[in-house]
Amino acid sequence: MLSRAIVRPPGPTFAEGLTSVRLGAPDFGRALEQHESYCAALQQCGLTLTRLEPDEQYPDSTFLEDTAVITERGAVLTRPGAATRIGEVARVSGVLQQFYSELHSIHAPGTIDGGDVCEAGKEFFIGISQRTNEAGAGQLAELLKSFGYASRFVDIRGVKGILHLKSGLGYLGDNQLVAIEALVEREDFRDYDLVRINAGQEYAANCVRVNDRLLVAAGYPAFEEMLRGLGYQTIALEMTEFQKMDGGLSCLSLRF
Ligand code: CIR
Repeated sequence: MLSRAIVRPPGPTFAEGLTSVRLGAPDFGRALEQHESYCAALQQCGLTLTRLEPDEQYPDSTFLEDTAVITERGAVLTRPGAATRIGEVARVSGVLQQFYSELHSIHAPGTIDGGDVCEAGKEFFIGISQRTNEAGAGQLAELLKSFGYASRFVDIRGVKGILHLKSGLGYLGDNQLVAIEALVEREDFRDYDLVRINAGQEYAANCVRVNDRLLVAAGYPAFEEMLRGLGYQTIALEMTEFQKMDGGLSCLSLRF
């Protein structure tokens, strides 16, 4: 069971963050509202929230997931692949120290964004991406091994339209993975039951299981209906302003 989440609302410089999508500038007021609904949904799932102050110096710092990989057996501070984001890690380590007596770290030349790390029950998938390099993935795999977890690398550098592995892959629990078409046939996922995301709906792949609920992006009613048919209780959340900055549901919190 998850019991806590750390969140950081977007700050006034939010629109200055990195993005590769051309969906226009985010509306700050709407982003704050959507973030508040996201926080309410996490609470509805039974989580106690630690709310950090917005950090204007780091426009992407609301995407807290990229700064750490948290497991039941240990926590790792990442080293984000975008130079403008590396400093975010030091701003979150203090709060994680309240919950973990030992924090491990990824060191140069390794880079890892938490968005590339997908926990799937018995193992972890680590995306090798524009942000996560082989050195970083290797360091993380060693740390995970020391915690007793297996991991596999999934190279997504040739997959268009996804920034991170979890932009195209989500673990629902119960051995079920959601995957976009470009990933669904990969050998790495053959032991799982796969839910396929249709072309044009890729953003829906980043759904997040939180205890007995599943957070999904609003705007994909057929997908949500299908998930409900599989027995999941979904909570749909408006994410338009975060999508404009390449962010999804998972990246807005650290959950443990
Ligand atoms: C970035 O490009 O780093 C941010 N604008 C978005 C990060 C999204 N993070 C995630 O999906 N884990």
